[in-house]
Amino acid sequence: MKKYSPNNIGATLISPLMHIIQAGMEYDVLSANNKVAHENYHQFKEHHIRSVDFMGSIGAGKTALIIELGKRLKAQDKRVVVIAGDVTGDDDFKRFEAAGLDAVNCNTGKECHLDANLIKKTLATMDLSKYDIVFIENVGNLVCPADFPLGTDYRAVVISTTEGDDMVRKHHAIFQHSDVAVLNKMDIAAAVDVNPQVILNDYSKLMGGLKTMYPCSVKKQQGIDEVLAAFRL
Ligand SMILES: Nc1nc2c(ncn2[C@@H]2O[C@H](COP(=O)(O)OP(=O)(O)OP(=O)(O)O)[C@@H](O)[C@H]2O)c(=O)[nH]1
Ligand SMILES: [Mg+2]
Repeated sequence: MKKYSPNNIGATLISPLMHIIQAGMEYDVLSANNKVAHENYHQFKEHHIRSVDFMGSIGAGKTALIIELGKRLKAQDKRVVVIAGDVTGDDDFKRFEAAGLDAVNCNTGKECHLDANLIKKTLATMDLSKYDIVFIENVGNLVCPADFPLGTDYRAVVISTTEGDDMVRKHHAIFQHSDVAVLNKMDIAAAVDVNPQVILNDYSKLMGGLKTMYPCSVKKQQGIDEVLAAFRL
């Protein structure tokens, strides 16, 4: 059967060239991002700030986890601010504020990830001398954010049991690019017919047995102190 293509002959001729051009453009975009991420990193260091970029799937519990971590750090007299990254809206920003955390809203408009330049612009609107710790909640997505470091000390990835047991097998890159990996919603794993041990084993295997994923339930307040300890903030 003929494979569907809107422009078969043209695609055959142009495709290899387009691949080379696209690869070059992608390299430029990523290297430009890394340069600005480096600047952000130095800006954090100038202000003696520790920082974490929280990546992860939509609805995995990033906001819920950051709120709990933020509360614990505030109780230790650490000055915390959260940059709430979302495509549109200020829902998470409002949740951080309602939880008593300083927050700044940061919309990408339509992009599926934050990038270093957007964070640089956001940092320029903030008084960084007021803070010890900057948490950044990235846009919910297990693919795009992996390629765009923001200049933070740590990159974390949060997934939840409700996404099924195959997230690590399907999304190697984001786990390999993260320093800390969290498996949230342990409280409802059985209800969604997922064996968390499969996910934990996949992660351990992917990381060559050198790292373990942190299981937790933000809802039941379990495993959060262990996640916090992983960051050495
Ligand atoms: N059962 C259960 N629900 C949880 C847990 N953590 C978060 N939730 C719920 O999951 C939903 C999504 O949580 P959020 O914190 O908004 O997730 P998110 O990753 O920030 O979502 P986006 O920002 O939209 O990508 C909310 O209704 C939370 O109350 C948990 O440990 N267990
Ligand atoms: Mg959120």
